[in-house]
Amino acid sequence: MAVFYDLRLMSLAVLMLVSQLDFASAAVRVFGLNAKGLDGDLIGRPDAYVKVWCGSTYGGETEHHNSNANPTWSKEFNFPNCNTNDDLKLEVWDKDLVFDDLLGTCGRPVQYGSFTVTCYLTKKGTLFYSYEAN
Ligand SMILES: [Ca+2]
Repeated sequence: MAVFYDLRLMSLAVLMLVSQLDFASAAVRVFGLNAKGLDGDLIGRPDAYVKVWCGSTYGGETEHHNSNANPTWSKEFNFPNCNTNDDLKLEVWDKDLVFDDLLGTCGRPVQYGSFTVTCYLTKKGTLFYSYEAN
């Protein structure tokens, strides 16, 4: 009987290990941010920038480009302590004098590997970005 009891304990330990692997630690780099066809302001083109999160960690924001519907951002983001399956979230904003406008949000769970993502924004336009997690 003791053998069966140990087996049960062992399978419980394996289950716990497997569930932890779902949230394995990952170093994440986000780069190559650019957008096409943005539309924010009533007059003229948006002054767009992007905010980036990995899980609950805020990575900061890109520089903003004045009056540009197709901006390319040079800033990269590094999250040394992110986890797989954490939500990698990017928000595209249009800078305005008083209240900035949210143009769209992109989110997907972090997976190991290198990816280039296409994200269609709520308002007009498309955001492209790459990330690698290892
Ligand atoms: Ca603006």
